[in-house]
Order: sequence, then structure tokens, then C-alpha cells
Amino acid sequence: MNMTAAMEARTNKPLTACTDQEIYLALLDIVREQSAARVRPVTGRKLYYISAEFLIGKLLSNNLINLGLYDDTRAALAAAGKNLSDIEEVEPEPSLGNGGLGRLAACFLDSLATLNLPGDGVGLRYHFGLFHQSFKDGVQNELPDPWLTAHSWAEKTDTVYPVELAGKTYNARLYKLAVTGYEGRTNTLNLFDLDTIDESIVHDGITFDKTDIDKNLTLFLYPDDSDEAGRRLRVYQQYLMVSAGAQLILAECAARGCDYHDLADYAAIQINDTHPSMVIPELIRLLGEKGIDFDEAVEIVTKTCAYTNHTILAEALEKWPRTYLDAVVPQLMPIIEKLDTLARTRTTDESLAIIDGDDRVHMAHMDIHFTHSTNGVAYLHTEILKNSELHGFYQLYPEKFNNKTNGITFRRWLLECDPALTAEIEKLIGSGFRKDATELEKLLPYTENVDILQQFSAVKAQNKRALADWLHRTQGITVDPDAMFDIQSKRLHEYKRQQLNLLYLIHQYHEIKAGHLPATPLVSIFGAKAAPAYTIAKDIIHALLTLSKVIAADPVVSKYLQVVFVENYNVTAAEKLIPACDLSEQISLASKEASGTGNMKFMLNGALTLGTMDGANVEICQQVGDENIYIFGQTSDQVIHRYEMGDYQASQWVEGDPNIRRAVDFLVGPEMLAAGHAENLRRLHDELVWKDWFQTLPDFNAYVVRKGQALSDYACDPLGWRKKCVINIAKAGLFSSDRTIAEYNKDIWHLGE
Ligand code: GL2
Repeated sequence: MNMTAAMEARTNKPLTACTDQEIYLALLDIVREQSAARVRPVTGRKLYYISAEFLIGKLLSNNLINLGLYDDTRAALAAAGKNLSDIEEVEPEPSLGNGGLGRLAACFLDSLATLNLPGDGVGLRYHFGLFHQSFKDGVQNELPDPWLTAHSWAEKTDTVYPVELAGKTYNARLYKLAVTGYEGRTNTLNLFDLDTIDESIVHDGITFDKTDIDKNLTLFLYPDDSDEAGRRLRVYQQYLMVSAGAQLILAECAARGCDYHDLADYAAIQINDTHPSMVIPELIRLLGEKGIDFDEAVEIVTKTCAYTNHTILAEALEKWPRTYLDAVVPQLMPIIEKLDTLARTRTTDESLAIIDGDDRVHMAHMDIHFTHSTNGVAYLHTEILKNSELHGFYQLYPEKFNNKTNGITFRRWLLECDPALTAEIEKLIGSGFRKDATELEKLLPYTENVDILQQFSAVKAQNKRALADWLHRTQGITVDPDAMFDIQSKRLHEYKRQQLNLLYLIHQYHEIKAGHLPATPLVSIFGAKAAPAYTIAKDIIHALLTLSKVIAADPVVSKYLQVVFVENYNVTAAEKLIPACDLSEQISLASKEASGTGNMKFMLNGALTLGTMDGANVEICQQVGDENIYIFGQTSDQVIHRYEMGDYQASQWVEGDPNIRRAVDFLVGPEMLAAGHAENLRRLHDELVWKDWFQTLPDFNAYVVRKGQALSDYACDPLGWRKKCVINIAKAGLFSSDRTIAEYNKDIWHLGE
């Protein structure tokens, strides 16, 4: 396609005379038209991936790549003196997810369309994504993060489904967002919303009246659920999503000839974590309205639905008090009760019941009993589900359990975010890896070639300079691109252990002051949002921001160490950080990170992992070999054993180890107190000394040693380091979401065309 002509046909003036906004709108229109041309009729089974989150990120460049228009567009713009990256900045990011779980859903949609499989998403059209984060006085502030404009990707339709919430009928309107695969078909992300939402009720950051459902229902992704009104609102949101979604599924299948008895021949429904679990009783209810009796409806729904578990953290496995469901979805409670009774005929184990003795409804239990498949998201995670967390269920239904190790779409996480690396790879092994990621292994023979390794080093250096420029431009931060870039970017959570990294940085501060200089200057970069009500997570952010100031003010230490906290970490920021990373921090407490997907993105972009044997780190290690990854710390067995013993006392580790004591005490020492807030620092200090639920201290020394090793390898043997990086890229093929989706399809979905 002649992109200049196509754009100018829409702008009605030469590109040279257009604003970035005008060009953006022209491109949006072109993409829409081209995507529409790739919609295909569906035959056989179609997937509906229901998820409360789709962290899609900006869509323009990704769509241009998948439509094969990216290079031509860039060239056409350059000829007119324009820059595609400036046009990208016009697009607001739809941050419709918290982190890995939501981003995974977005990667899956890309892979489904790329593999030419019929698979649509079902979710909510939140008006504000996850909050916008800013730092003031060393503290996280939350503001709404709007993304909807008059020209949004999600197009309004005339389709409206009635949804009854607390006895009142709401109209769920369908919006459709086209998802086009790489040289593949176009599928749809279906997002539901109410016409009555009123954004003006938000005040003082992200506060709003949580009881005014007409106006607030789809305002925010996961509204603050630290109080009861917030938790009830989540139930409202979940039911809106699944009821409208179930009606859409039944209508689409009926239009293709389904008589409902044969629903499973037309639809596969993937329940993404427990948020959409109410789709089970809702479908049974709707099938009842079509004249299908309860027993048959249960059978149909079980054959149609499958469930993915994304965490073993107990607090994330939703258990709704029955009173909430009685109030919000009274039409479902009789069905849930019957499901509970039915489940009890299959087992006498009370712990597997749906409704427990405290009248709480266990959503995951309903999922496992009444779907045909339960999967974990990495080898270790699935083993832990089978052997401990869900052991009773595994004994009851061994055939239902399976593993599907997560993946990422290489279109966004290599082709789009790292064009220089993509070009380098393509020069060596051709373009086959774009569709078959395992072809990256063809890079392996080049890992002995010094010239080629140096070219890879040059790409990394270029990406680091680009990140340095971006940090300077957007946040006024100056970093030295010749230093090692060490990055921990992910949600802020104690189990992910940003606090372990914090203690390391304090340790290094002391070591440098004592004249023990590190092998290389280090820029330690963080990107993380803390849930608005998660106090300790916010204290960790505060401690890192405060330490950053303390170090910057020290003329000696600042020559070797810098701490940078990127504001408002989101997909757009991730696309800047990941290509520039040398060392990828994946340091969760073993057994707690179900998979992680950032770990895969960093390795694919030529960073080495410093990590625990947790989540998909285990498989990364298996792929690249021990010598190409920096593993440290307790194993998941050791961690689980320590929990079982119940005798972990953090204070003993503080008392028994002068380095730990020095690092922990520094949090409330004069330097930090002078630069930060005593209340936040003391609380974090006390938490570490008296609780440390995620066992930071037992891993401290191993972490310090392993990180020191990584720094010294990087500084003393640059070619050896680069060789390891290229091996990581070459071995990343397994982590393509194309592979993951192919496995889901083969084992669970069996989709048509
Ligand atoms: C998560 C897990 O924590 C994370 O390890 C995993 O990679 C993703 C995707 O499977 O799912 N579970 C969860 O609740 N969130 C995740 O990111 N938010």
C-alpha cells in the first residue's frame, strides 16, 4: 500500500502540513479498514477468553506491524519529515490491567489471531485504567488515567444486553475492538459498558461514591477494595461482565446454528482467574431459560468452560461472603447452592466445598468442580497446585489438571519495542523467527563470533542511550549509559521482594563508603505501582525514593551507584525499559510467583536474569543452562518447609548477621530520617525485623554474592557476558505466546477455523 497516498486521502492535505494528531487519526482509520478486511467467518468451536483485565497497551504500532504496514508507514512519515514515535505519543495507553495477568490476556489475543484461531476476548470497558502514578515528596500519588477519546479503538455498537444487579436492570452496551494477528485474521475484543457512567463523580485523586452504581460501575479497573463498598462493587462489575458475556456467547452461537444443547461444539470459554467465575452459574441460569434442565446445563457448562489459576496467594483466590451475592446477584444464589450440593455428592472433604461453614462462596472451588480443565501457568506453579494448594482437588480430578507455561507475543516484545535488535537478528538468521520463534536458536552458532557479539553489544548500548534520553526527557533524570542497567519492573508486592533489592542497595552504599568498590557502576532502575491501600508496598516505594536521594547526595557513592524510580510504570514504559536492560531482577520468594512474564521479555531482549528458582525462572534456567543465568536463594521446597515449621523469626537473622543488621537499621538511621518520613521508614523497618512474611532475610547473603558475581562478569568479561545474552535470546523461543496458545488449543479448546 502507498502509505503516503493512503494517509493524505484522509487528511486532505500533504503530510508535511499535518499535525501529529491528524496523522494519528488517518492511521487509525487505515488500520480499522485493513483489520476489517481480515475478519473471517467462524466454523466449529470458537474461544471466548473472559477476563477482568486486558492490558493491551498502545495499539497503533502493534497493529501496523501485524498488518505489514509498519515499515512503509515509517518511511512515508520520514519522507515528510515526521517521526512515527512522535505519532505514537498522541495515543493514550489503555491500561486496562494490573500487571502480568492482564498483559497475558492481551498477548493471548495477539497469538490467537496470528495462529488464525477464532478467539475473542470478553471484558469491561473501564473508563480509567489502573491509576496514573506520580511521586511527590517521596510518596506515591494516584490520579485517574483516562484513555477514552472521541476516536478510541473500541467502537460502539447497537448491541445492548439487560443485566440484573440487586434487582435493577442495567443495559450493558457492547464495544468492539479489532484484534488483528501478525499476517493473520482479525478477532474481536468485546468490552461492555453502561451509557450512564459519569466520570465527573471522581474527585481528590481516585475517590468516588462507590454506591452510585449507575454512574460508577465501569469507571475504574478494580476499584479500591479495602472497604466493603469497594468489594461489593467488584461483584457488580464481575456479574456485569459475565452476564453480558454469556448472553453474547449464546446469541453468537445461536446465530451459527447452535441449539444450546450442543453449546460445547460451538464455544470454548476460558475463565481467566476467578474474576469471571460467575459465568458458570449464569450460563446454567440462561440455559434454564432456554428450557434446559439443571443437570444437563451443568454438563454443558462443564464441557464448555475451563479455568486458569494464576496465583497461590490465598488472598487472591476470591471467596465472596454469601451476603454480597445474596444482595447483588440473588438470581444466582439458588444455582450456586445446587452446585454446592452436587459438589458435596462427589467428595466428603469439607475443604473442597463451594460454600464453606462461614457462608463464604469459594469461586475457585466452583471453577474446578464445574469446568473440565484447571491449569497453572508454569511448571513449578502447576506442581505446587497439584501437590499442595489444590491437592484435594487433584486427588478428586487428576485428569482435569494440566500446565500451560505462559508466553509473550514477540511482535510487541521484540519486533515493536526493539527494532534495532530485530534488525540484527534478521541480518543473521532471516525473518522466519517472526512466525516461528524457535528459529531464534539459529543464533547459537554465532555466539563464538567476536564481531557479531560486538554488534549485539552495540545494539544494547544504543538502546541504553535511548532509555537515558527518555528518562531525561520525561522525568528530568540523568543516567550514565555506560553503567550497568539493572531493572526490577513489575507490580510492587512484598512477595516480589523489591525490599530485598533495597537492602542490597543499602549494603552497597556501605561497602562503597568503606572503600570496597564494585566492579562496575550500577544504575538500579525500578518501575512499580503499589495498590492504593497496600501500606507496606507504599513504604517500600518511599524507602527507595529516599535512598535514591541519600545516594545522589553522597559524592563518593553516587559515582558507583544510582537508584532510579520510573514514574507511572505501564506497558509504554516497559517497552522503553526492557530493550535497555543488562540485568533482569526476578527475585520473588520461591513458590510465590506463579510464572512471571517480565522475566521472558527481558531475556528475549538480551538481558541476563538474576533470580530465584520460582515461576517460569525455572524453565528459563532449564532452557539457557546454569551458566547463563544467575540463580540464588532458597528453593520452593525449603520455603514451603519453613512456612510449615512456622518458626521463622526475622529478628534472629537481624541479630545473627552484622550485614543484615547494618542494612535494616539504616532504614531508620539519621541519613534516611533526614531525607524521608519517619513513619513510613519505621513501619517498614519493623515489618522486616518482626515479620518479614516473605523471607527476605534468609536470601539476603546469597543475593549479595550472586549479584556481585553478575557485576564482575559484566565488567571483567564483556564478550563472555554478551555471549550469555545472545544464548538467552536464542533460547527464548519457548516463551512465545504462540506456543502457549497452540498448547491450550491442542489440549483444551480444540478450536475450529
Ligand atoms: C499473576 C501472577 O502473579 C504472575 O506470576 C503470572 O505471570 C500472571 C499471568 O499468569 O498472573 N497472577 C495474578 O493474579 N496476577 C499476575 O500477574 N496479577
